[in-house]
Amino acid sequence: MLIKRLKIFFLVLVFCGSMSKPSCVFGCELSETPPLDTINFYLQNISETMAEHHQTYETEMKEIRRKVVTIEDIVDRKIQTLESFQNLSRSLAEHHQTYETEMKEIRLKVESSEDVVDGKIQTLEKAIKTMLHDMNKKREEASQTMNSYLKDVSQSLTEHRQTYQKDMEAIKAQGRDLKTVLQYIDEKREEAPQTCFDVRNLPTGLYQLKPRNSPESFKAFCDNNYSDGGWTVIQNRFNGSVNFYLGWKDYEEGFGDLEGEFWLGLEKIHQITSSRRHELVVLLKAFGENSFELAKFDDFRLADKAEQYALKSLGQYNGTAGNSLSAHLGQKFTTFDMDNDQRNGENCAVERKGAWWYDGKMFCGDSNLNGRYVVDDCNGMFWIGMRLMCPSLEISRMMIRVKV
Ligand SMILES: [Ca+2]
Repeated sequence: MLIKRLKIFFLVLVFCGSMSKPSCVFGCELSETPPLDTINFYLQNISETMAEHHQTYETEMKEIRRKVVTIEDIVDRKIQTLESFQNLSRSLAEHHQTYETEMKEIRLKVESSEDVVDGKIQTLEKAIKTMLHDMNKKREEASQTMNSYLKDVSQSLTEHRQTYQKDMEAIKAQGRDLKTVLQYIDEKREEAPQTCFDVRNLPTGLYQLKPRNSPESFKAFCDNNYSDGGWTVIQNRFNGSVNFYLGWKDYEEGFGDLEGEFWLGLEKIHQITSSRRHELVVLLKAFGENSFELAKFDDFRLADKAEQYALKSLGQYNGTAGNSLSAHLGQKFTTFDMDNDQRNGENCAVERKGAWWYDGKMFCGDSNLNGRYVVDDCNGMFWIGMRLMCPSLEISRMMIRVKV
């Protein structure tokens, strides 16, 4: 800038010197050639002015350079900033591209996933529909089953109620209130077998019997081993442990040990034999013998107390011991304190030392199984058909059974 201004100044000087009449360059009118001093003065002034201008120019140039430097710094910073922006822009562009790529991939994945999800949703919907259908079907079946069950239960209850009402009506009609029923049960419990024949399939032993005509039940020994069983033992002697020389009352009611030696009792024998037809078997063994003999009668029956338990019936005899009882048929029972025999002035029970259905004939009859229990004595138990009267009998067992 300064150099340019100096050039302009010298051009002005040259222009002025070349003219015939120098013009006044600095506002003065030059009519003639100035003196040298003036020129020097002017030059001096010009020089000073130029120096000032130079200094000014220098200052301005410094300022301009400073500003230029500043501007350059600014420009540099701007350029750096611009480069940063450019870098950022490139980075952004790269990121954008990456983002676009990723977005594209994601979009593809989403689209693919949507297809999969759609498929799964459809499958799920289908499964849910099937499940709902099955549930409805099962609920319907369960409902039908429950209804059917309830119907059955209701019907069963109705039937039970009807049966119950009928039972109740029947009970009421028969007057079987609780007390009556209990009484009925007690009666049934007390309903003992009538004879041993009713328990013939049970073990041999003691049983409570209640014959049809008997007001009360009583115990009796039932022999279910002999000849198909069902035998009611009415007399048993085998060791002489029981005294048989007893009076009327004992013979009427019975005595001894039902599981040992005993006499069942006239009243009981009467009740049993009068309720149903009975057969009698007499098993006998004499002292010194090894075998038994027997006598059977197929219709044995005693009269009642009013007839002194007379030997009412015997039926047909059968056996090995001989018929030593038919001679006594029709005879009343005699004890030492109840003389019902046919012998006047004497009591056969006393004479024979035992109670029996004596008659008035020789020996008071053909038999006496309730006589004394004595060995080698001709005045004990006897059965004429076997051994006359000697030796006496060791074993005597009288049993009765329903005749079928
Ligand atoms: Ca007499």
